[in-house]
Amino acid sequence: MGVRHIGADVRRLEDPRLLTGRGRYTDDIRRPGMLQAAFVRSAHAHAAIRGIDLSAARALPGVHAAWALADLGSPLADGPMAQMAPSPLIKQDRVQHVLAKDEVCYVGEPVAVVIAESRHIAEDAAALVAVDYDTIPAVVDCRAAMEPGAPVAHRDAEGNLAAKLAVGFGDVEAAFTDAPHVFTVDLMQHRGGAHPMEGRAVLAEHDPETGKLTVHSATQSPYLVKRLLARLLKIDEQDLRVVAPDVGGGFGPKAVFYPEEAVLAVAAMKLGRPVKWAEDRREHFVATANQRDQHWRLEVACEADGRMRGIRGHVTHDNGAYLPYGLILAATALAPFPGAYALPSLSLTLDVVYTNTTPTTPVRGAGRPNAIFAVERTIDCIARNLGLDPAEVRRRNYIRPEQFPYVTGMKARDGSPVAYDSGDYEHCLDTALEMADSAGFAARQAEARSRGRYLGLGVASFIEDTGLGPFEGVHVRVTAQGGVHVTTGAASQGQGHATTLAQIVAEKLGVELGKVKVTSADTDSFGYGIATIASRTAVTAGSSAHLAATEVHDKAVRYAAALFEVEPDRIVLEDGMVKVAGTNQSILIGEVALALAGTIAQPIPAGLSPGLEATGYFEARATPHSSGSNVAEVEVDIETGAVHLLNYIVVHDCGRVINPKIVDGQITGGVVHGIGNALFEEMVYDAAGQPVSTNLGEYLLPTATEIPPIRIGHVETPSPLNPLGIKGAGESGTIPAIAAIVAAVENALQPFGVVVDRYPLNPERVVDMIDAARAA
Ligand code: MCN
Repeated sequence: MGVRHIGADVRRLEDPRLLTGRGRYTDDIRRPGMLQAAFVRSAHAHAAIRGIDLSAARALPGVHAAWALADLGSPLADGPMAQMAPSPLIKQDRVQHVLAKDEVCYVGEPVAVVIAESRHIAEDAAALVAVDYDTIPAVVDCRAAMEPGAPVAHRDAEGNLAAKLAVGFGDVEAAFTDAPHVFTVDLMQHRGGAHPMEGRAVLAEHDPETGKLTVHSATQSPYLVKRLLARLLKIDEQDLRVVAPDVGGGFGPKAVFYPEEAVLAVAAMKLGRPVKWAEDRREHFVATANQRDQHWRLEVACEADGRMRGIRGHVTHDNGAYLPYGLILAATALAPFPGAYALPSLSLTLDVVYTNTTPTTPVRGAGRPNAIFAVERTIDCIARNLGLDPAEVRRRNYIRPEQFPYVTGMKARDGSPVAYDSGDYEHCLDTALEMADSAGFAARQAEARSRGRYLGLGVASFIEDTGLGPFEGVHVRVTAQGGVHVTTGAASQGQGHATTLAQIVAEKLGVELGKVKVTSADTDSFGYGIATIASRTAVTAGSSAHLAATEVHDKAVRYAAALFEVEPDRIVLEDGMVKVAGTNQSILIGEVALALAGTIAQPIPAGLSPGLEATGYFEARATPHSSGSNVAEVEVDIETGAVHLLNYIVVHDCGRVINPKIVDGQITGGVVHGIGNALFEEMVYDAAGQPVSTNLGEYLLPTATEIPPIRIGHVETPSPLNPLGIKGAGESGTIPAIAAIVAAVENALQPFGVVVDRYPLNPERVVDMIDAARAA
């Protein structure tokens, strides 16, 4: 048996380079003669543009160009931005242009661009651009936007409704008729951001000799950028190369195609010089997609023992000013229903609403944290009203292991029924409760209360549809020296793909891990790719790596079987060699690659094609569902409103784990994201649509001192939907975290009768909730 790499706690192969400052991010790339861009952005949430005076900017020494939309020329100035996910359901009166045409619809919308010798000259010149605005009333709150007579986010539009979505199954009306109990949950989920360490950045360069345009972008979706750029610029894709070099975090918003990518491409072509732009943090707040406000109103019908009969309700979803991501974010807010529960009936509607705020896209979890928050708050509401243990209500409602594959009643994007593949939800919950010493919690809580201190314990369970298709391909090629070069379109923003893909390939080919090198996210190196989103790469690229490595393995076996004149089933690949099992007959895998490379003097053996290489495309037709439970223990200071996380437990099932260390890192990072959402982060706008939290002093991110010990347990129920039994892990930490923390705070504040229906639970809000409950 060769060395097992899958499941091994391997340190990330990319870290020595990244941790010693040798990463190569877009802004690190320097080119001779490179110019820098700065954007003029709308200062108003809503205004008509009467005119733009670029003359002072153009006159500044060092400025090469100052352009508004019309100056970009054809084809970019002719039409709006290419749409990433058009849908017939979308009502769209105004589509964003790469630079505003005659109206701005959010603070931060790009209006003009200045290109200069240096960034500081570009910034100075941008400040000299005079835009003559005629302000128009803005609409900021998505519920107010749906009121009759509300201002419209797009001038001359009939209203603010972008689309209406509906999901459901079963007979909801019957479920509510004569239901022993009906409870109502009203929730407000706030707008946040992603805040990767590296902001967005673009470098465009055009080679007049070859006509090739090369765009480096800190993107999660280089192939999408390529497709939409080619469409917008009306150029052949073969004249366009898009590379995502090292990317310092993405977390969702970098999956979008942005105006800056198009503007820089045109600038490089028009000026004949490389042009770069890297956003600053304020731009990240206002010009990089945020994640929505959402208002949820749910009703649940249940039995006296807490078993649910049905849920019905409505969601108002603040989409921001435009729809760069189509309806995907809105749809993923509904998709996780019914969570981990065997719900007999459901009816949900969702209004996608335009407001004069920054457009929204998925941020880690992509709507799932919000849906799971709503489901889990509903379960806690049942428990609270019926005087039951929240964990017990979950147990009574869970889908049970013997029910898999479990058809939920929901429909996938292609209209096929959603079926959860495998899992053991109760086991995850019970393991998490045990790890959290929940049995001892009542005593801890009582003892603390006797000293005027308030402890709370909250639980949340979740499912996550992962491994979204259609594919992510992988090419595997063995070199004459016995190295293995793995190429894929799948971009990495820190997920450790170079390690986990190497583990899968090394295991199949019987080579040392260090022999495998992974190159990714360069559209000239690998033909096709989708994006690193939706916790999909382990399932899609991981399975493709396995398929490609299997084909390479089988080819090496056929070669060696012929060479040693034995049956193929006697050949094994281990220790970098292709061996006849139980003998000392062997050949180095590199020698097989050399033989299959051929020379004039050495033809390729009959029956074998040249090259020890293969491309794998695993078609992900159904989504594996990860699952698990989180338990949070908190202490709330009722005087200051401060919430201290004392302990945090995650028990998680992502099927077969490729690399436990990486999965633990992903979950820890995901939980930290959830902690930020639950306690600190909030993107706030004033009534006029001015963002008031545009720096990290006002918009608080969790830091190491706020993070409790996070302990992680793994349950492995392999997915039957792919060859390695994998389910995704990249967002699972985030998805249940808000629900668990909020439940813990509510539990701590039980003596005051506080019911938590919104977050973040910053000190001010906690004190207000206690005061309001005391006054009631
Ligand atoms: N993995 C594993 N075993 C499994 C499942 C996953 O070892 N059973 C490993 C994978 O091989 C991969 C990592 O865990 O190295 C995450 O895998 P996966 O769940 O497939 O997620 P993706 O690689 O598709 O990454 C996307 C996901 C998302 S959607 C967001 S948002 C997110 C996240 O990953 N953004 C991140 N994690 C992030 N981590 C970092 N450092 N930076 C981001 O921007």
